[in-house]
Amino acid sequence: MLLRCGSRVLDLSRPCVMGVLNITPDSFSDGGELLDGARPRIDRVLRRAQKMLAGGAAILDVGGESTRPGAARVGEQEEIDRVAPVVEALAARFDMVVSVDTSTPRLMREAAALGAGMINDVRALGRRGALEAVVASEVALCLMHMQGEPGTMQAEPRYVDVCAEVRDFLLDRAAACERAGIASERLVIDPGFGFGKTLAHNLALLADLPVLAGCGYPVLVGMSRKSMVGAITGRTVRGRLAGGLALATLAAHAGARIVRSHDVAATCDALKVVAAVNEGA
Ligand code: 9MG
Repeated sequence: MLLRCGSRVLDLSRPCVMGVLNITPDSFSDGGELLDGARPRIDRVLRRAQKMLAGGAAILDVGGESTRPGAARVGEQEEIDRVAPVVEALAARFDMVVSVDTSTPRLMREAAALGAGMINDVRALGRRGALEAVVASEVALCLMHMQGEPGTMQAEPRYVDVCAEVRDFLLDRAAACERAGIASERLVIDPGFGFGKTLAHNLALLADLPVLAGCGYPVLVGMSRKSMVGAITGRTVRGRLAGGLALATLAAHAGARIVRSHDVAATCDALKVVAAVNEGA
């Protein structure tokens, strides 16, 4: 399975890791570390990126607006000022896929022009102009499911059949993208663990992952350090590595192709084990 990411092609025949680079003051796990006032700390970003690449990351996901539950919105220009210099610096120095975690059409266009290879949109191109921005580029696109908006999404998430509703939404969005001219080889789908979902919803989606993974698009999952890990293990954010690795392993074994993680080297090791088991089977 291959994913076209602008000028690069990513081989997804084995599951791979997307490292998280949050250029935000308020992300739940690493907020404030890579930002100095309104500007990114490029020196620190490059050191963190280098470490993630050495750990085995295939993709780095750069975000300028926190999507944690309750997060405040960031203005368009502020988001661009945080993210665009980072994309430019990473694309110029490293031979890997730079993904941009954004729902902002103007940033999508600027990032593609600066060398980004992927757009990761937690709103699945829901904002006006987003579909056109991605159609105008050659980048890969991750379509994620979210019920509601980050500010309020965990208030009272409700579904009749969470797995069917998430799957139908993602396949509808993927079909709309293909109709608009985005080739299927550029598309990734993501059930959006923790985005307007209770623990029971998240666990149902994890159990149903083989079905989603059989729908024809590579599946991306992100559970690293999230509250679902805390709810299961009773650990605070800093103590969630083992729980996150267990979930990453289960997801990859169930067919996920890309695992979004803060803990790149450890997650790569876990995915190597999954690949070895799958290939030995
Ligand atoms: C930005 N972001 C935070 N969590 C995420 C997840 O689970 N999936 C994707 N695609 N993006 C996420």
